[in-house]
Amino acid sequence: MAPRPTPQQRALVWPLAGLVAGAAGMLTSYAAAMVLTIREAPVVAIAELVVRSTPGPVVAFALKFLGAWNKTLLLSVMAVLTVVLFWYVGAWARRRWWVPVLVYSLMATLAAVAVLLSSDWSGVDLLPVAVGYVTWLVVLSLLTEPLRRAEAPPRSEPGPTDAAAYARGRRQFLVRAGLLGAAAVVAGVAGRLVGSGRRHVEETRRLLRLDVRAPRVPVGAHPDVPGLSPWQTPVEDFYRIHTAIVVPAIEPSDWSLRIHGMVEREVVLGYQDLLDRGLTDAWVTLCCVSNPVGGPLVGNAWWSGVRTADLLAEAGVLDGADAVLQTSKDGWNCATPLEALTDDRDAMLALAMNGSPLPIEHGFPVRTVVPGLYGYVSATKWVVDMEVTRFSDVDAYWTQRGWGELGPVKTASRIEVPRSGTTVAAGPLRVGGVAWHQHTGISAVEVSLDGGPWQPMELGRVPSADTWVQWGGTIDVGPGDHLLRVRATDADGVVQTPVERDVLPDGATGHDLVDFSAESA
Ligand SMILES: Nc1nc2c(c(=O)[nH]1)N[C@H]1C(S)=C(S)[C@@H](COP(=O)(O)O)O[C@H]1N2
Ligand SMILES: [Mo]
Repeated sequence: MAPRPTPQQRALVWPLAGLVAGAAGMLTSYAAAMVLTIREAPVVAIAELVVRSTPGPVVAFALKFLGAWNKTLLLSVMAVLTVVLFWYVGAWARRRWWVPVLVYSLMATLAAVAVLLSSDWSGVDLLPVAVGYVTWLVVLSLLTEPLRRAEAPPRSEPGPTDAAAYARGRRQFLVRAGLLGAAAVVAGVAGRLVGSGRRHVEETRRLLRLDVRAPRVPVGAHPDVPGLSPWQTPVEDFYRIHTAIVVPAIEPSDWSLRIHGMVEREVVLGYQDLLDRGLTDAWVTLCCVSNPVGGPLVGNAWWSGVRTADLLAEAGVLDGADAVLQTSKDGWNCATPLEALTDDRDAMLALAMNGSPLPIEHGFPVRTVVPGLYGYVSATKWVVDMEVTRFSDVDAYWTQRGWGELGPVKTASRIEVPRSGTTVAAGPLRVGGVAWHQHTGISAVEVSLDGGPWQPMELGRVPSADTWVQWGGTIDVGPGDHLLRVRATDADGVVQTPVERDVLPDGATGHDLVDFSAESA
């Protein structure tokens, strides 16, 4: 027969559940903050909020009598209060399930407010708070469930069956507490490792001084149309696409690229090897095959790097190869037509974007940029491996999922001004947008109002066929509702098709349209 638990022992497991759940939530929240490299984990944000909202004289007093210890003291007091609170949350959970929900909600709200009041927050900063909150609720209910089962149905006097049920429930509780506690600790440690790696790389990147030419937007590239996006896309506005959830954080000194496969000699390059070769630069517009007609997944930047044609020539490509299988540090891969990497275009291993080292999210320390191809077949971020091969021998990430093998960019054009759904003044109206067909170029852009004749627009000047072209012009609009349509003609004289196609398998087609109204003044 199992030993009978005393009422005190019974009562103690509940606070223990509260402590384990509380600690688990703090750990997962911390892990999330580290992985997302948020400067202030929720706890820190709360501590800072306490400091900020403490009256000046009290702070002065604390500084005078406690000196450097006041921060430690604050954190210790917070820690003790938190432990006590978690203890009682567990104890209360025994009688009233809603008390923990209420307390956790209040604590999460306090943390969220602290985060929102901290100096520079963004939406993701709230994620660790949410992660901790959900962990508290889930872990506490997983831990208290066996306890509740063991104690129900309530008996006036504990009998032998009750004791056995209780022992079983308590065993289950202990196993769960052990497992969940250990999982939370692992999450915390893992989060710290991932996060500190990224912080370190962030710092290296910040201190890195690359000898690159600063971008200079060509004169006349940007037509004078109020509301038109800049010709050079700022890094903050540049679209980002990757399958990685936590992006690789790679120290330049740890980075290397292996070029192998159908080559005469394997080449292994480090970051310094690339710098030693001297960097070339080019304006290149990058776009995503998943960009719908008129969509935002396109950007134009100044890239600095080493031409892939030179590196592949060093390796000596063997006859019969037609593809290069590029692999990223995160395991993503793509097969790129060999020709695009070896002909005279500015395909490069880029180290810098808009004159600064690549942002981590855009592939730091090294990524590939190939004018004329969609990103999914060419623009490998965090690239570490290039295998010269044949298309017939490989199957890469997106092609396995039904996307086209070659991925040449299609002619596209977009109206940016006016925006859909806006109201403008009737009369002469400035309109504008962008058009692109990288590595072929754009020779004309025309718009048609309400199905009327195509009217030619003026084109901005561009340095090469590898960038988008901004266009602008003035059309006459009468009062009422309107539909404006755009089409581009590429430098080969091919007019953009009006046929509407979805992005899958190899890029959307069709004309961009905006509807707007005009009112007489
Ligand atoms: N490692 C890695 N590189 C990648 C991808 C990816 O998922 N993983 N996505 C590609 C796709 S689909 C596009 S459109 C471009 C986007 O580059 P950007 O995020 O710098 O704009 O990166 C390409 N390179
Ligand atoms: Mo893409």
